[in-house]
Amino acid sequence: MRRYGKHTDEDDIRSRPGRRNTRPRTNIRPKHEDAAEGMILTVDRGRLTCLVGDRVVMAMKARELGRKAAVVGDRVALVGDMSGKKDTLARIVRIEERTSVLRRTADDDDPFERVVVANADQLAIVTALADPEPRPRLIDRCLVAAFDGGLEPLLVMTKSDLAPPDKLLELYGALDIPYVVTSREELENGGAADRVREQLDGRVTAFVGHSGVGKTTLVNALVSEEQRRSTGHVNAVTGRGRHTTTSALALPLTEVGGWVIDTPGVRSFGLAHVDPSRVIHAFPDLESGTEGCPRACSHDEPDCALDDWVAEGHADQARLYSLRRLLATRERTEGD
Ligand SMILES: Nc1nc2c(ncn2[C@@H]2O[C@H](COP(=O)(O)OP(=O)(O)OP(=O)(O)O)[C@@H](O)[C@H]2O)c(=O)[nH]1
Ligand SMILES: [Mg+2]
Ligand SMILES: [Zn+2]
Repeated sequence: MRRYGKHTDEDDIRSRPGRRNTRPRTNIRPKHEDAAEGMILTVDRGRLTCLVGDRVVMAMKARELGRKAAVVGDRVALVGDMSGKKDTLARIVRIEERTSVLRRTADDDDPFERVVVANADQLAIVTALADPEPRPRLIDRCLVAAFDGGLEPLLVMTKSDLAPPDKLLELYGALDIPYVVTSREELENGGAADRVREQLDGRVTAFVGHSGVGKTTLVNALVSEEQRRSTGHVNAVTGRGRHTTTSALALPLTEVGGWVIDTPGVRSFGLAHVDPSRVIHAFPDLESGTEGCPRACSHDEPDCALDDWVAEGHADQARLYSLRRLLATRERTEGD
């Protein structure tokens, strides 16, 4: 079954070797010492587009990789035909250890838990100030996913020509997250790209957010003309985007170095996999205060030591409030 044509993991279950194959796998597995290094730019069903040196090579996963999904941003080892010529196919024989993982748990939209992007340094959480309306709970959930997965968050507020950013800035002020506000006019005069670019410097940044918030519009403003993708419209009646972008794609930033990864719009962001201690780790001012907490403290219960920690002046009340709000987003099932 290939729902939406992108669930390659299930295909792999079927292609596992049968019972007849009883030889130990380690003995038959070639070492692939001569494999080339590459990076996955996009995934379309079982076909993976990889950058190998300066060549774009189509590849598929070798059987020996089993169920493990290869995703955009993955560093991989390839063998086989790497000419990059039409109708050639290389094989991915190894997925290198990931430095970060942006993961979403199964939710109503998508029944599978999946890694969305690998090895991104930064998560640009894109929200429109209007059209569609900002949904702070989705922003919170993206923040938690970033903290959990080891990505640094960046808040990008688009469409400031339609509404001011004040309320959102107040809500996220205590978190001390870098942010950029952009408008239609600044998209046109290059100001938006300049300011976003300042936050990208040589790193790998994944752009996430609701459909129609302007992720692709912004990514297009950052990359060279021949790399641009199509953008959509926001439905005037429902206020929803049209899910114009259907696959994640990594694009190089030729001027400043690094990569931007455009992703399809999401309605929600499942967080059931998240470990609270990794979220607290993103709050070093509060983390040391948890030493006095009872075991397995939810940090939102009467015995939680963080209330005293704040009362004693070690950290700010607004920070504790923000941490508790983020931890609480894990429990909710709805996305926005
Ligand atoms: N007024 C205004 N419109 C904008 C701005 N940025 C983007 N848009 C418009 O918003 C619409 C949606 O933009 P996209 O870039 O396709 O949005 P997206 O987030 O990539 O959407 P999906 O691919 O569906 O997830 C387009 O009509 C853009 O022109 C802005 O700063 N101001
Ligand atoms: Mg898009
Ligand atoms: Zn606690």
